[in-house]
Amino acid sequence: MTNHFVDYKNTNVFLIIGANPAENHPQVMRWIARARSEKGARVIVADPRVTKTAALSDIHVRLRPGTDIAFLYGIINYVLENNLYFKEYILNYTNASYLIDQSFGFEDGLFSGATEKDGTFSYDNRSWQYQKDGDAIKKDLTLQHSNCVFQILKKHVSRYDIKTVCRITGTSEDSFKKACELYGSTGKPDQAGNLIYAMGITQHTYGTQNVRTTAMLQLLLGNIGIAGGGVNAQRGESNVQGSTDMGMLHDNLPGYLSVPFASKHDALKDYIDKETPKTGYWSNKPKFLISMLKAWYGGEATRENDFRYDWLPKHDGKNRSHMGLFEMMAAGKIKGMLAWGQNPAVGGPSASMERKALENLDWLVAVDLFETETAAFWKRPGADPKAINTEVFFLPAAFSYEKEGTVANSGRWIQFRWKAVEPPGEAKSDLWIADRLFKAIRHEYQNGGKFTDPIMNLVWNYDQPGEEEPNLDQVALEINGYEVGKSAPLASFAKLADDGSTACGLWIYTGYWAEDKDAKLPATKRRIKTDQTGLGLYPQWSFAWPLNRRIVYNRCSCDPGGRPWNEKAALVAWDGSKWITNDVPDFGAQNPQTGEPVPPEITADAPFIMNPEGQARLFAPGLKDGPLPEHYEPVESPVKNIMSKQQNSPLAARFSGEFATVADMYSKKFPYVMTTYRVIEHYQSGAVTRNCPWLVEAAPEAFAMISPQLAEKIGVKGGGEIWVETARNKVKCKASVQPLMKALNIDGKAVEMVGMPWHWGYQGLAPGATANDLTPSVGDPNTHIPEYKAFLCNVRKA
Ligand SMILES: Nc1nc2c(c(=O)[nH]1)N[C@H]1C(S)=C(S)[C@@H](COP(=O)(O)OP(=O)(O)OC[C@H]3O[C@@H](n4cnc5c(=O)[nH]c(N)nc54)[C@H](O)[C@@H]3O)O[C@H]1N2
Ligand SMILES: Nc1nc2c(c(=O)[nH]1)N[C@H]1C(S)=C(S)[C@@H](COP(=O)(O)OP(=O)(O)OC[C@H]3O[C@@H](n4cnc5c(=O)[nH]c(N)nc54)[C@H](O)[C@@H]3O)O[C@H]1N2
Ligand SMILES: [Mo]
Repeated sequence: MTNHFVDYKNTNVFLIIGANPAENHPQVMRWIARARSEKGARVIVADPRVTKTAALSDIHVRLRPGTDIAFLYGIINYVLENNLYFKEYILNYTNASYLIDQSFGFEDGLFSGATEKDGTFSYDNRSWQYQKDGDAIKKDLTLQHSNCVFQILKKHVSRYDIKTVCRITGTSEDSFKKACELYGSTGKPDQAGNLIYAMGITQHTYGTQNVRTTAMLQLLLGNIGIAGGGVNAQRGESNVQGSTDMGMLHDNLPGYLSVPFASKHDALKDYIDKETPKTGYWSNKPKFLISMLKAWYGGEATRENDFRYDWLPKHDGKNRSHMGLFEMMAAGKIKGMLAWGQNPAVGGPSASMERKALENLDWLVAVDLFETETAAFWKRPGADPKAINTEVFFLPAAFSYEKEGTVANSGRWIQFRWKAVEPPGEAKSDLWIADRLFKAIRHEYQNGGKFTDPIMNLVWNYDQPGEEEPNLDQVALEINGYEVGKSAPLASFAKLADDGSTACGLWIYTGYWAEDKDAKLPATKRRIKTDQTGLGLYPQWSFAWPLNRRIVYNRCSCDPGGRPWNEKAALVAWDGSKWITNDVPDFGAQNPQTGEPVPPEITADAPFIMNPEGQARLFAPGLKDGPLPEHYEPVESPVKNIMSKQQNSPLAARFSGEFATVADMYSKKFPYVMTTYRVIEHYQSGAVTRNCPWLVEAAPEAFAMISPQLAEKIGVKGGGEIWVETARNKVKCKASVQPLMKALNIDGKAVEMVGMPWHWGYQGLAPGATANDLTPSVGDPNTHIPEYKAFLCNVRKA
């Protein structure tokens, strides 16, 4: 997963699905171009629209929004039927040979364990588990047993033959077959296939299962852990990788430690007993959590008081994701909100309803560069400011170029950036604002209040004499980790302990602040441009978490005996007596006690060290909505699911009140499939780019893209005005009439598609219609990401 952009030059075939890097990640195109010119690499793009990326591809396959599982399963089925998969790889490095419980089954769209209680659907996943002999998992290394993962998978995907797939996706059979053949060619040991995805894959009620399907395909072809391979999420905001690393999600603590729940993790022991696997690298979890508690609560956290685990906030089990919060806000249950660098009034699903929900707040603090639509919600068109009692505070923030700090990119490099210019006016860095805000809160708590201890005792030692700005080096040291009582940053999280002797805010970043001896700088700040292998690993260019490893799962780049599958792209190799390590090994290459090399037979057992079983999962018992992906229709779809009686994912997250509004099944009122996307000229909710005169000039007006046929049908010309309407709302914008958009043939029925960028709102230099006024509030059961990419609409001339 997440190979870095430079590594893309090592790729033979790209499959870009649900991403448009030519507009959204232009740097990526540079390395793709390099792979094409130097290696003759070829590019497949799977996108409903003819994107700028598709324009540069060898094969563009169109598909209907929301049909990626069928699409990818079609490729998987082709790969299995034609023996294009990498047998030695899946046998040794995945759970292909594992036997699954006898009672596991799949029938008419549902997996075994389906239960419905009081109208709520859930799965009991006991029948999805491995068969065991004591602690040992039962396997069939011939891959023939009918209950082994390989056979279960084969049977499951055999239903996705080319004809069936194309009936669902609307792809032409001819181009689909070409794509299968080309991508299937990367199953050979010396061929690297790189799967690039982004929001076209994730923003669905089965987004997690979409991502799983990409991983399954890559595993079957042996494309994980090798140079030029990977399942490569194109991360979004410049530091969205960093913010998830830091635990910004409601169910994560820093470093992907799961958040403790009040219902089941009352004491530290409960958390440790229930959340620590016996095997795999996560068996070290207590060390990471306890070191984090030491970083937060310092000397107050002792073994006797369970390191103040009782001070750590616990999840209350309610839906605390974006949509869950707005549902509660609409119901009047949330009184205050910090909108810190986000603009839900434009970016959130069913945005017009979210804007209304904001009226129920007593107070709103917006920390931003501009007065966004969210900050100005109380004076939005159609609202009566006199009737809205929310008190709004606006704190002007410095932009990325106006402050220093690190951002983590799609390849997990944590790169330090220096300040280029001073922030204008009263704008302050986010660190400054967080620091002053915390101190002000603590000041209030001095006079008492509820549960003051965690606030009063939080380690907050970032003052530096004579300086306005908090001490960034101190913050970085805390994130990196150190031995209690010492000030040197630790070089590796292997040094973290569960006895209170180490403190560390974010275990996966350990080492990023440790000094690089050549550069005489913290690793994150170094910029040494040497690449001995020619593979573009650049080990002394900033720092990649974890442990400066550039390509994760790199044990899989060689065979069980330690011989690289592809000698020209060796990341690690066993030379008969020791490991040659071009990259930092992602396995126990050395005995930690003796320093002796560990031979390949032993290290081949656990190339996926984060899983307790040490192997990658073609079949994954851990997700809420099934151990294998299955095609369901988006919640709003123009057609019936031809794969089963199950029209939608039975676990799709849905919300109450106004947020429950969805179109009727195969609604005649809303006959077209709609999707939302980005353009190169604008960024996100447009807060920044709609305040840049030159970008506004380049892309001044909100629009929706429709096909020439649809334009003719509704009697509108390019540049004419249209109404776009969904079950939620309607908006008026310009029609962009383009042959880039074309109806798809879905099982004999012509289905038109409408695409609309979501960058506009009522603030800034160039106001325009907000696409999110139209989007539904439904989402993925595992991540709660909204289904922004597939819903139904109608379009008519305005
Ligand atoms: N210029 C610019 N760059 C950006 C951003 C920006 O706003 N502007 N935003 C940043 C952020 S935060 C992010 S997350 C990334 C997002 O990067 P991308 O995911 O590349 O962005 P999108 O344009 O939303 O969606 C990608 C493509 O998915 C297609 N698509 C829609 N539905 C489906 C579907 O069901 N299946 C498939 N296979 N494809 C589908 C769309 O037609 C679109 O071309 O970009 C980042 N970079
Ligand atoms: N329909 C539809 N909706 C979508 C998507 C889609 O594809 N389709 N994509 C979704 C995705 S992937 C994302 S990431 C979300 C994004 O949703 P939001 O995060 O709400 O949108 P942004 O416009 O990125 O908001 C960032 C805000 O931060 C401000 N800002 C920029 N730099 C700084 C800084 O250094 N400090 C502070 N304090 N503020 C700063 C900007 O001015 C802006 O107002 O939108 C989602 N919404
Ligand atoms: Mo994003």
